[in-house]
Amino acid sequence: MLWGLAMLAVIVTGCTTDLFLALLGFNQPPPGTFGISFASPATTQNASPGAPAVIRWADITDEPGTSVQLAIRRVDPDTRDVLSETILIPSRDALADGASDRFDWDVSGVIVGSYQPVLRMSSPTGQSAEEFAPGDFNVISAFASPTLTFTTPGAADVSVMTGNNTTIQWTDNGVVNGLTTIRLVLDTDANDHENGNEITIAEGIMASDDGNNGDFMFDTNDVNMNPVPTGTYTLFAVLEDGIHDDGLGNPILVEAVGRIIITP
Ligand SMILES: [Ca+2]
Ligand SMILES: [Ca+2]
Ligand SMILES: [Ca+2]
Repeated sequence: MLWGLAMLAVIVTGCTTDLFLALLGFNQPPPGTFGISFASPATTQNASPGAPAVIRWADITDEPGTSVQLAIRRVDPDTRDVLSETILIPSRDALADGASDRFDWDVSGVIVGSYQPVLRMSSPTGQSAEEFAPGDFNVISAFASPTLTFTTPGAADVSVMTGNNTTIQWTDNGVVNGLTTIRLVLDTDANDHENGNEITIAEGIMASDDGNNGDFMFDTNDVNMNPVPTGTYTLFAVLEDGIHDDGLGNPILVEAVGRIIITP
């Protein structure tokens, strides 16, 4: 049983047998042994604010001055693409705290998503090792991800004469997620909403206002009270609650189907 476990772990982690037996406490690591192995998370598990995500590992070395860095990578759970990386421990002396290390990661304020711990060990003589946790932490939230659907404009375009008003309407999930703020933006581009020509017409609207509905009276001026040039615009909303994004590190963005046409 133990050998089966040991061999499985050797396969999984790529440790040498000597190192792995040392990690299990079966024997002392031979002089010169250098390696690192995760004990947790061994499998993917949920983490949420108030319940720290516990990261445990063994770092085996007898070389003074060896340091360990702990990082956490946000990954796309489908493609395993790395979206971002945060350093949790810049440098910890590998020898000072033995081979049974622990770090309690507080996920308060961490965007909902999949996070994989990474350990990197390096020594003054140039030995190095990098190890990825066999499991992720899935950071979850009690709050539902923000949603919004425009109803005006719905499928049809809406025209408004410069200086007149038109009411933009939508449904949202402000009842279950009252943290969300809504920003409304016009863009002459249908697809590129990041090239700098976007015009914000409203910001800081609370999704919690008016329950699961919402509206904004657009007077053809932007948020700074400058007139929006005549033209045909795609309307979109940016939804921010500080907890969720689109899953790939970008803000949640929802487009209206019908466009807004500002006429002279
Ligand atoms: Ca250590
Ligand atoms: Ca644009
Ligand atoms: Ca609302």
